[in-house]
Amino acid sequence: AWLKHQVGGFKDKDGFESNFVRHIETTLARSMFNCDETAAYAACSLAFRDRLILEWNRTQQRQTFADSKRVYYLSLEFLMGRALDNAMLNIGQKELAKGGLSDLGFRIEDVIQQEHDAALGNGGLGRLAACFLDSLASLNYPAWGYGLRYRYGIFKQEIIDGYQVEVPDYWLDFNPWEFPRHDVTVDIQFYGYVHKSTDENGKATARWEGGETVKAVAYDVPIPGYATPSTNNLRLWSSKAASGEFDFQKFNSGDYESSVADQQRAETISAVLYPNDNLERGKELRLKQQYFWVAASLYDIVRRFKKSRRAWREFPDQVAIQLNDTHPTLAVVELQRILVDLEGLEWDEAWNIVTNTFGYTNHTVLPEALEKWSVPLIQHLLPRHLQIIYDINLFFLQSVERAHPGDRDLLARVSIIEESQPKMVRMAYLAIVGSHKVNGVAELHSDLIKTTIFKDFVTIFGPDKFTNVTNGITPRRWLHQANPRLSDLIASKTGTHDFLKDLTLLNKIELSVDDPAFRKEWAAIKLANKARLAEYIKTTTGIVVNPSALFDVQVKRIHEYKRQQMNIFGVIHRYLRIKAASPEERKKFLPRVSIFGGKAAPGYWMAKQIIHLINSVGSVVNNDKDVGDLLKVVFLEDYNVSKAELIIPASDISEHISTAGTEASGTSNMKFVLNGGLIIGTCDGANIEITREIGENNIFLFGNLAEDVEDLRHAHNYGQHTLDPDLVKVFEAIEKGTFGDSKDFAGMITAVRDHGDYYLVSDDFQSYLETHDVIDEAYRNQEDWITKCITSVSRMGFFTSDRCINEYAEGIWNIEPLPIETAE
Ligand code: 26W
Repeated sequence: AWLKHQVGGFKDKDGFESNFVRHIETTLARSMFNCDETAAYAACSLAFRDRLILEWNRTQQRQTFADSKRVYYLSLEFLMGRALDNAMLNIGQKELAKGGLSDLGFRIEDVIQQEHDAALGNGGLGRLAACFLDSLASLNYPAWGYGLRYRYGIFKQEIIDGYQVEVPDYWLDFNPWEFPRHDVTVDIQFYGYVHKSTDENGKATARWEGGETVKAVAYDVPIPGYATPSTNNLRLWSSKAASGEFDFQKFNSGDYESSVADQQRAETISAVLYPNDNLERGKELRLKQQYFWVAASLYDIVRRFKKSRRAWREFPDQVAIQLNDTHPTLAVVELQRILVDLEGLEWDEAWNIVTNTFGYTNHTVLPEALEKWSVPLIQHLLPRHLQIIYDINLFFLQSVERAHPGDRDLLARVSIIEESQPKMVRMAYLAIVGSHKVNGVAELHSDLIKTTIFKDFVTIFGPDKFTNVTNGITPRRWLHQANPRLSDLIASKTGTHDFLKDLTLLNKIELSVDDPAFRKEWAAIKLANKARLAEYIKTTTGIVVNPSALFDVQVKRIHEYKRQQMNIFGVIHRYLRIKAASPEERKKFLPRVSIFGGKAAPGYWMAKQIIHLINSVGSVVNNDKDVGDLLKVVFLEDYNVSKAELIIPASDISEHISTAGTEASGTSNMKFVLNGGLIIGTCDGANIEITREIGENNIFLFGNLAEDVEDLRHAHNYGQHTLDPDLVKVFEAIEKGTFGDSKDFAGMITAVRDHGDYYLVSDDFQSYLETHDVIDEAYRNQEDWITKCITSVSRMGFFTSDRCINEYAEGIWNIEPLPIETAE
């Protein structure tokens, strides 16, 4: 396979160089004498893109010819990060490019840095989709991703005077990785009314008429597999005014402005990614985005199916569609509409096809994140879809009534329509009813959804409809690309880089855990990664940190349930202890650097307050002569995928400290351990399975268990809440004004002290502090520490997204890889 694979790449270094020069001189119309790093990035990308296109076309032809079942991954978010480095590594020609670029006077690292992240996502859910695309291509599955081509991805975060400021991320200026398909368009209808009638056979028919039309234009992004020629497609839709919509009447009559305004209104649909993570806001434009994307994708999928001229009942044998959370749930309704209204199938036959086609993945149990859309809004925007939703609900409730006669409470609880004012459509319930499988993303999470939010549906459909697929990450990006030296060191022990395709092979390095040279190199790599991050910290923040201090990292979206507030309270507690200590006692403290990063949703006031406190603590602590190197606090601006690739390999300890039962899985926990960092965490999400795999001696767990959370919350609300005494001291310091105007942080304190401490910060605080002391002691014993790190990495094989994708393929999609011919 490798041999054949090389065929897709450049013949040799000269081949790369001449292609590069050609792009500089023709595509970019520049000269080699006036070629800066930006131009070098452009030319290098275009050169590799040329290689991808050939394999991309071949892969699509192979898939069409094989005519086997495909999976379509519908996700509103794809957090891809940079493409060039990934493309060079997956093709297997980064070394060749490095040499070529060097001949031409460039350092490959600098060229790679020129690329702007494709940041079409908020956090975990979007990055998971990106890892899945990498695995699907690497494993040769026939698969397409479908998403939206936002003009503005997640905002750029700037920290000004300690506060988050949001700046638009206009990322499309130059993007060599997308191909506009102006010939692949779909007209999407909104608003209008439903015309019901009876046809010549007496059959009731419904037609959706009137309203307005917007055009969806396809943009395709090639997804190269690792060490395989397979190159899959990610299709992103962009909105445009439909030709008939650009009002030429207005235009010709001189009303140029309002004619342009119509056009802009159409383009607004795909203009911006909603920056909320785990918070549902119910905005009409968001619903428009969802329908626009779902309708265009389904039209495309159905069009492809129809070319095969098969009977409709074969649809689920050819097509699997995965719903990444409830955001694409309208696809269930849209497919039913296509089959019944447009193709004339009977309701039951159509519904059977629909439910056998879809699978639904849930990514959160937080109540405020569960999508609901108001009935009047859907009625207005999608009148026919609302009728179909009511019919789906009617037939569903009738079947429940037959199986559980007389249980009116059950009917009310599981109804897709919530009888509130206004009435609401519960999208998760619609997704469950419309799918044949529902999965959570880690064992605990999959158990929780069965016993809490979806309990009644387990009663109705039985337990087999609900399953678990524990998340995973691609080792190509998160080991080989982010930490090339570690990847090569591992390869020196396992013999090859084959572990990048079969991550369980990592277990071979456990045999070398006592090998002094191996351990020495291991430690040197970690130190070098830390020195590189220290350098970055210095140039971006001016803060000087010591690379041999313990680096303690928490990088993820800022959210109360993820408890960055507990982390910074712990840092304050440490600061107070250092201050109270005598100069003699101070020498006993282990030097530490606390590193934070992450964006707050622009309207999430508490999250912004947390960012402000972290920065305020930093400016006090970092300038306190009593503290010196013992403690530094750093907030890294604009955390994103490419910064994760820099930060994660440099961590000693990372924090995954959500209130038990709130973090569905977490995926950065896996990335940190895979890069030889240890973790402090609660018994939540995938931390539990990581512990099972790597052993409980290699992880620092603390805090209350998920099963106790409800009782603790209940107790808080009935006045039995005595705050932890160390936390009280922290609050006193804040309220004294130690970190600036205490009013700025009052919300964070009252949430814990006066408003029931919903996230159990006080309950877990003591155990959190003690565990950090345990970490200090463990870190002092560097030999044991390195043993823990090596052992942990060797046991991380389970957490590859390749394993995940194979589980989905077998248990949910029923698809198989397409074999690749190995000979030319
Ligand atoms: C509608 C508003 C909204 C937006 C985004 C609601 C929910 C979301 C996402 C589902 C939030 C998210 O990213 N969830 C994360 O998904 C990861 C991948 O499964 C998990 O690892 C994280 O634990 C989970 O928080």
